[in-house]
Amino acid sequence: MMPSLAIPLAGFLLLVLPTGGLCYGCAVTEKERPRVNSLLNKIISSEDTRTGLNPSILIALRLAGSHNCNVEESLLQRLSQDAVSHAKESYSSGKVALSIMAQLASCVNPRNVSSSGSTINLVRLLEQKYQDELQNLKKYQAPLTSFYQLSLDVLALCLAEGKFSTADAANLLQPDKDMKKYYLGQFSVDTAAVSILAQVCLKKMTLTPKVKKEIRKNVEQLVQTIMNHFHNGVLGNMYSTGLAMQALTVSGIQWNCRESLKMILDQIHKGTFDLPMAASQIIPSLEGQTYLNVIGLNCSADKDDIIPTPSPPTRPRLIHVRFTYENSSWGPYITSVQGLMADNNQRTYWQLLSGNIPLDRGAGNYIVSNKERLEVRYSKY
Ligand code: B12
Repeated sequence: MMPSLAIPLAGFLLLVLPTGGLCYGCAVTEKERPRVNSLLNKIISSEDTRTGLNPSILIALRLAGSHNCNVEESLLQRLSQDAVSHAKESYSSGKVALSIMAQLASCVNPRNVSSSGSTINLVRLLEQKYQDELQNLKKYQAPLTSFYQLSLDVLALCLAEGKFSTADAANLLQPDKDMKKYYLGQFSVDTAAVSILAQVCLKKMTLTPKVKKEIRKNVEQLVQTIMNHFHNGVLGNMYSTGLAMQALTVSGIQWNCRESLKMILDQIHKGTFDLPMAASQIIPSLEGQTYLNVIGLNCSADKDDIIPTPSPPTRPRLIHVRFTYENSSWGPYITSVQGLMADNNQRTYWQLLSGNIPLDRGAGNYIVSNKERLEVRYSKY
């Protein structure tokens, strides 16, 4: 790989690479499309998509260039049914935000989501849950969930034209000096990426000059820090690269997008994005799309051009120690080890490490090698 060189330019970062052209975002070429389609095929054939309730998957399918209308319609129906039944009581703010984006991407008004004769206004619900997050932040200096979810909240409220203060949002999404508060103890490219998407969306609203300036400064700083985590096409790690590519695209920065795209394409056949959740976060970037495009899609123009071909079931690869877990969009999330329970309210979790380096995936997807020393560490974030 050729080395890259970062040169700060007028307070902004321009990444200069010795080979390949600079561009503002990119998408796969026609020749590369079969690799995206193989990933889409995996998603639409997976159990998570056919029976699960993951709004990120629907967003990705809607932003894709090829479609399977039955699969998308059935997922939309299940998500709507679940939202009317459970969103109020059991959804986190970020889950409501993703649900809104999935409805918008399906050309459904998120203020009027209905199923089995019941209706829910997801935008109003998010306005309330976002206020609860802000109150918690004020009282305990920590959100109820995370800054990742707060960023999703602002993004969805902006896209759905909900009621919220843009001045508060700009202030909330301002990165702190050491980038720690924002990102669960250490800088998170994923969180920074969603925060940029949210703030670029805010730019389209009516803002005071002060807020406008603040947002520009926040975005510049976040872009710069993401670029500091650019390495051989990877932005952060492989699983943050998709969101980071979206963020860099909407921020208007020039960077070697092709290098990132090529890196992802090379990883597809290695199975790196086989988990539908991982695929869902990478597909928009491969298609040259971003979460800001969930509004204004022309749903009636979709052609039904992907036929699911179920792949053989994969062997479960759970690591066998005595533990409990909860199923989440990313697979099994370890909640307790030998009786000691992690607690989100106390900001504790079981961190997975190999040779003192945190794993970049969970217990359900990590392949252990012979003689590898794995550690599960009770940690604070
Ligand atoms: C916030 C966050 C956390 C928080 C979650 C608690 C909290 N208060 O929110 C903390 C810091 C505890 C955490 C832990 C881990 N995380 Co994390 N996390 C995220 C992040 C930034 C946002 C998730 C989110 O809020 N989504 C939005 C809400 C609405 O969706 P949700 O489905 O309800 O979210 C829940 C799950 O995502 C779950 N969760 C979070 N991380 C992980 C990781 C795994 C493997 C599982 C199964 C579940 C899970 O917690 C969320 C809140 O309840 C994502 C980034 C991303 N791109 O998605 C990474 C991300 C999901 N995490 C990741 C990883 C690797 C981990 C760890 C395995 C790290 C480690 N080495 O220990 C551990 C999990 C270990 C375990 N006990 O099983 C990877 C997963 C990649 C993959 N292919 O599996 C991501 C994509 C980050 C990255 N780019 O590498 N994480």
